[in-house]
Amino acid sequence: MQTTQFQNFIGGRWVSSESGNSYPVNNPAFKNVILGTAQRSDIVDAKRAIESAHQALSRWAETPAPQRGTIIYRAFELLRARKSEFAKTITEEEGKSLSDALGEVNRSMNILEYAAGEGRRMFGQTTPSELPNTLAYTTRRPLGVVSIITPWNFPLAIPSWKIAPALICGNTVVFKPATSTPLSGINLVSLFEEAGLPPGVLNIITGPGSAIGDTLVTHPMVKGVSFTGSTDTGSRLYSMGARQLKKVQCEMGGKNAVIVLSDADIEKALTAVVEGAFGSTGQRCTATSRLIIEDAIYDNFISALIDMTKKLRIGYGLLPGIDIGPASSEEQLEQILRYIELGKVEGATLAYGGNRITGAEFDQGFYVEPTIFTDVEANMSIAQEEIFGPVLTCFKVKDFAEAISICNNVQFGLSSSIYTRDLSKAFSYVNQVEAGMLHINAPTLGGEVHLPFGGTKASGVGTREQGTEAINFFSEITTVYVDYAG
Ligand code: UN1
Repeated sequence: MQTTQFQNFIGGRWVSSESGNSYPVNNPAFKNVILGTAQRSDIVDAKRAIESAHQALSRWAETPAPQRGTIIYRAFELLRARKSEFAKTITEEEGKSLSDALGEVNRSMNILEYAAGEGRRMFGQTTPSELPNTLAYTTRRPLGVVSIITPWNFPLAIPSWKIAPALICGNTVVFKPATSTPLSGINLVSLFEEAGLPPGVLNIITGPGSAIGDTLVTHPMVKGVSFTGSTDTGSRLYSMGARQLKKVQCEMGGKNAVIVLSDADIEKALTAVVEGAFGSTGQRCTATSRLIIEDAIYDNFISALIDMTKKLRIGYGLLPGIDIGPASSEEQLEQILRYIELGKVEGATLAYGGNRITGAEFDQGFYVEPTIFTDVEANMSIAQEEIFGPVLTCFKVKDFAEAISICNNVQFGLSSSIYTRDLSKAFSYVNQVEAGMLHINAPTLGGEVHLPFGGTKASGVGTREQGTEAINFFSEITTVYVDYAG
């Protein structure tokens, strides 16, 4: 069988890397299946892409925003028509279940639809001036060429929620998708090509970040960088960009907690914890990785949680009824298994799971059991570090105050959730918890596209993503004073 070769898209043309090097893209459920090859780009390709974006900039920036919006809206319509095809690609290259992948496509559609509409808003301010006969207002300009660097776990949605606002603001884009999941990114770029985006406005180059990531940040023509990925890489890119006074936004790790108080709706909380901890194989920066339960309900909650977890159906994401697919790569599987071993060594109790799943079709992929640790102490590595897998660490607390203190006792601050019927505790939680996104009686996951997405502490730096915050990140505000007296 001939392998499909996927190319870079630079200056409106699909091209191979200058070196001619490529690499295989795998299916994490069938490690020997190659979905195609993608270009192994290097600095030469990165420079070409940046220069193409730079060339396309002035025309795109001068295109009226509502017209830019029309193209993005067309991309939204095309995506709606290709929903199942795009979802299938997500499952094949990333591993998540088809229903999760369809959810991701839906979310991407919402993003495109929303960003298209921003072309008719993108508001500035008008204010009174201190001076007579003076108009004072603000308007927006694009940053210029922006680099967009995305992870493998949401290979369509995260690129969509960075690219669409970047484009509507009039920037031109160089996009580097995660090495292991380039195909959804290529799908997205083809969609924009078909929607009529002018050549050079959106470019994609594939390949390892170690070869091209630094150039995408430090090249003098690049004015803004939007990155999602690990805290280590994010803080490195952020400091490189900051040294050159560039605008950089980084969405990074999470160690999100669900607090369940004794007055909670237990069924609702259980469903949220199982979905949050194990959905998408826990490979989500908003995944629930810590569970903090009040003493009075602890034992019953844990045993109901284990019962519910046992019912999850694990397997190839394209098969009907599958809840959880494999880990997204061998490397990821190894990281998860390493943390499970570490949890045991550190003295936590392995209450459920903990093994790689083997036998029959499972040997072909990177499957791991949903795993629950109890008797977890706040200073253990499994309580502090982002595992990025289906591993839940559980804490027993005496009261609300202790729950908040454990919740905040991590370097991360992305998302968090509380289950309670006590309004006063719920709002006291809102005031005290250190996280960018809070959920009351809802899972730690996700967010709506018209609201800011992002975290505090080591979870995020730079302007938040999505909603009008994304417009703030991808545009420069100009303040204008007009004396019209004469
Ligand atoms: C979600 O949880 O719905 O990398 C989206 C991540 C996040 C996106 C999560 N930036 O997992």
